[in-house]
Amino acid sequence: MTLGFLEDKADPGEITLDKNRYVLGLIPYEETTTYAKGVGKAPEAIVQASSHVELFDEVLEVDASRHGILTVRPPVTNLASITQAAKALREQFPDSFIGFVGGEHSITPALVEAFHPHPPATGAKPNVGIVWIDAHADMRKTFHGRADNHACAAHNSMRFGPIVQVGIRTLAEEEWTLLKKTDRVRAHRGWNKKARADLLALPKDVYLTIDFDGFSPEVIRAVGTPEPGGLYWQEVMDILDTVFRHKRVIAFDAVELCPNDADIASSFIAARLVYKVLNYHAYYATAGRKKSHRSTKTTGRKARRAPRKPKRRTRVARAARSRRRTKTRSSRLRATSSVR
Ligand SMILES: [Mn+2]
Repeated sequence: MTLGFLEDKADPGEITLDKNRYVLGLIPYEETTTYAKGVGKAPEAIVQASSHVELFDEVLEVDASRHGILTVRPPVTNLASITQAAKALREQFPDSFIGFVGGEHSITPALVEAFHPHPPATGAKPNVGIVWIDAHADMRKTFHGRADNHACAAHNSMRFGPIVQVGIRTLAEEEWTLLKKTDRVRAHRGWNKKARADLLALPKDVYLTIDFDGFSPEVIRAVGTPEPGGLYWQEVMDILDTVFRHKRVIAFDAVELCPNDADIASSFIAARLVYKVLNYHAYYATAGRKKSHRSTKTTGRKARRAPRKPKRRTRVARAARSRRRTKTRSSRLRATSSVR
């Protein structure tokens, strides 16, 4: 048996490997990276760092590892073999929640393909959505002469269903134009009301992909293509809470960490993130838990009464204020309005 995620501790505690409620596939695929090299080393770096992650989740008050986490290293050579490996895991572990640790982002369309149910009939509503955390839209048709480049990952995934992106803060003109034209992919710079509304409008079944560069470099710095700005830890926790509370996550991946021996924080935080995803799943998988974990913190406090409907005069004034605000905001952001 190989050592796996959170399993290479000297004291494995009460981890029950026979149950395998969670399966993590390590996909060290690195074929088309263009800037910093080394994302192929991420899965093992994350597994190694994971042995220092606290198993009990102090916020959610759950411990996913108690349900069994199995780490697997399927043999992969190209994108087709990744789809095959993912399909095999899906068949072998039909009752498990399966995730993947990359590797570069180009593995995402190969993985979505494996987990996507039959495509809906022409004209019918899509039955799967994709939640995409990233600094980059990855909407290029080709990059460095290849259509399977990691910079094309979203473009190659959009045929499976609508995509909502959060954290997007850099675009090629080609991507900007495409995002303006299509409603299939909705890109948001920050995690805000509009992003949340778009996310909630996705089909019930979603695939979740997390590019570590979606985080601010203040949180995770060791990535293949770093960008200033980005999401903070707590914002990503809120995205995860929203996703697991309202959607059924069919599978997930976490990609593009570029481990650096001088920066153990990045590998550790990446491991912490992967485990958080499992813990959010564990939290909402518990029967009867429909409420956000945040609301559990109000226990003991008096329940807040629903706000009364404001008087008509107040409503009219508020609507006018909000219209004025929207106007100024849209003129300020016109240059990048394809990022919502
Ligand atoms: Mn990216």
